Amino acid sequence: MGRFRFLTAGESHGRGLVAIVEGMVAGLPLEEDYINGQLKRRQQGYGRGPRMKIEEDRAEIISGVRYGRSTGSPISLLIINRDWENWRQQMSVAPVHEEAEPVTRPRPGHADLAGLNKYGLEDVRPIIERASARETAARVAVGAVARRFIEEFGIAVNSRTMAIGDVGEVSRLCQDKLCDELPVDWGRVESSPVRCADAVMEQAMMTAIDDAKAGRDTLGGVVEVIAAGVPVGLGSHVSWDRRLDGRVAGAIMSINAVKGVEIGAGFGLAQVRGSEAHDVIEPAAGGSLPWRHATNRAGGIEGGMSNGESIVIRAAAKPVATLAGPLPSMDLRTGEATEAHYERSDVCVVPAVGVIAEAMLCIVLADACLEKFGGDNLKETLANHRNYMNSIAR
Ligand code: EPS
Repeated sequence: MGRFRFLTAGESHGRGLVAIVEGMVAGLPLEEDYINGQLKRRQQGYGRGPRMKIEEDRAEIISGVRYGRSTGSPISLLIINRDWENWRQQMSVAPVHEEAEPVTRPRPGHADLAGLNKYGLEDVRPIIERASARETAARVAVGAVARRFIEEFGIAVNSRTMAIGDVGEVSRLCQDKLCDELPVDWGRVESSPVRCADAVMEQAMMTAIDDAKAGRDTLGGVVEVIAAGVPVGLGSHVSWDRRLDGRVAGAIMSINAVKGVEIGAGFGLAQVRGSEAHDVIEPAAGGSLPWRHATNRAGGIEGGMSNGESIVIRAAAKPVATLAGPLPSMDLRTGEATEAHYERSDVCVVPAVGVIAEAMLCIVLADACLEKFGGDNLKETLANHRNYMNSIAR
């Protein structure tokens, strides 16, 4: 990460989450309501557990914004955990007379076992707290700052659920051919409880979640994230760490529970011939640029650079690791075989993963735009953008 940097801090049941964003230009219009709209989207989704009923995530802007515009100084954000009231003893910062019972039965699939060993602990609690996907609330708040910035260049980022468990379409390889992009009704996606564009599929996904819940189990799935309006030439082919595909994949893979990332037709490209895999270049009849691609199998990135088409990413999330019907584990205190620790959790977080993946893509694109267009204030950055776009126009 280069010009747009951020850090988050905070535990799932601590006082709250904090984020510091560094590198944003001065003069960007930014209000708390805008950030909170994104936080609300993250909290929704069929299959979420009781925690989301306790929280009503809201970010307070603590610094870096004056009279509704960024000043160029670090922007700090604070999200209070309502649930902290119920965890004052267990999560006390100060020493307490009577400590809570330690958690010693690691959950398979979670950070518990490796974290406990790595940090030399006898209680899994601190690992549970920071490894929790609650941290993604802070990332979505940071992503909202990034989104507000890239909107200035005409970039729009959306996501939808493609699969939950075995319901839906995981791959873009259909009937031995790569499926090409079709327009998506984003309004429908936003009002869908599972963020799915297809009404029939939506019902089947909800039934799958109900069935998993009845079986005291959890479900994963696949989301697709699309960034439209991305200018050609973000990232670079010249060095490994400047390649946009590597930066996007790393950012998406860093999301809790994500085990696979695909750009464009991804794995499907491995199964077709070159003549069917690539996006041919043709003269554009209208439009501002003199050329266009006939298809978008590359997912908007070629040679580590945006190629002017929409950026299309798919992410596969594994099922939530905290199961109501716990998996076999070991009690690390006694050495005996037992069941994993269980506390309240979600049956399925796939719709939220889509919103979080949007945020991470916004962050990578904001960084790449700052790198390409430079500037310390929005006016200067937009003038540089305009100049570049004019230089490549027909
Ligand atoms: C989450 C908060 C957590 C979980 C979930 C995401 O709250 P609690 O632990 O109090 O139930 O609901 O975390 C996980 C899925 C996980 O594996 O840690 C949130 O705010 O998104």
